[in-house]
Amino acid sequence: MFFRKKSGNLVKGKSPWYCAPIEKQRDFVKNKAPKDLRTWAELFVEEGVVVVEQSVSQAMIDEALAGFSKLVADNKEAFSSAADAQGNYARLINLHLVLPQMQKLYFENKALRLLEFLFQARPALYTSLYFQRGSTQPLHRDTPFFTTNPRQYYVGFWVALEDATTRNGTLQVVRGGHLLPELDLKALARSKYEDGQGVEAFDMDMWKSYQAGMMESVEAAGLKPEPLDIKAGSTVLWHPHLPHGGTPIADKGSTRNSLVVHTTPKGVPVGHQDAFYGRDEDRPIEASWSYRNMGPADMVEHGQIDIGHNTTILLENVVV
Ligand SMILES: O=C(O)CCC(=O)C(=O)O
Ligand SMILES: [Fe+2]
Repeated sequence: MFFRKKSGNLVKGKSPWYCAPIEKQRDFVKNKAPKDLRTWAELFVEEGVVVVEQSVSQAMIDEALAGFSKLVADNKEAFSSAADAQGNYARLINLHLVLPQMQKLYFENKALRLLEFLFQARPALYTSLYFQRGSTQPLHRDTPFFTTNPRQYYVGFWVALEDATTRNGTLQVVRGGHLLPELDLKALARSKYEDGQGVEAFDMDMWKSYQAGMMESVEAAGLKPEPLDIKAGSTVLWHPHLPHGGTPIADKGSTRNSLVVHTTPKGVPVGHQDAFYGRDEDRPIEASWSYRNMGPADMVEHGQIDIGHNTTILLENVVV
């Protein structure tokens, strides 16, 4: 007798409800959202972005900041080359793996229940980015970099560890930009790859041409970016199709400690531009990595952290 292995991908074969026609989304929220999540779910549907205030406590923030300072002090050599001219760090990848204080900002976050409602499945922490200062990242969508199977099972989950404004470089969003249609991805792929096949995972030209096309559609729709005033302890969740970025930093050298978690339902494979421009039939259905049960959600096991995309440290070599 054969037993079919149960899929680890909790949303296999399903498209997320928040990508259905808007009337259906509104009905879904009306009929299915628990009362205390309703206003947030409505905002996610209508604007593509939700700010959940007081989602983590000041004590949790203080512990995470202290853990971060100690990590940098204990691993001076590895971190030294990555600081900017003012001594601040940006784009530190997966520090949560070595800092339980950072894990708490997700697993003990008041907004985690909203995420579970959005996915209609158990969420998982896939990767994270820690910023000690504003990212100043141009407006973009994350999807070419986080292409799930099925698509659009990715939510940005951004936790403010200090107040963020245009002074220190805050998050900016194009409200409603998640409702704009997807670009013609096949045409984009053919603009560089003759048969439109085999797009490289990390092709910077393709990233730029997608984001330029996205900006054209935002402007054509008369939508404008809006900087968010974010209080320490708030969590911002954004729809996978929402254009967002970091504003310039008006007060050079100021800090903006924040943790962004890239989250998906458990078991969902994540690809990059090879997947984004590729055919879904060619993709794996199950995630290839393993998960750790963290109570209310899971965490993907990765073997290393990365400092600013150029220094990789295996977990066993990180001093903690
Ligand atoms: O933190 C920011 O300023 C932007 C971060 C971002 O776009 C991302 O992590 O996807
Ligand atoms: Fe992003």
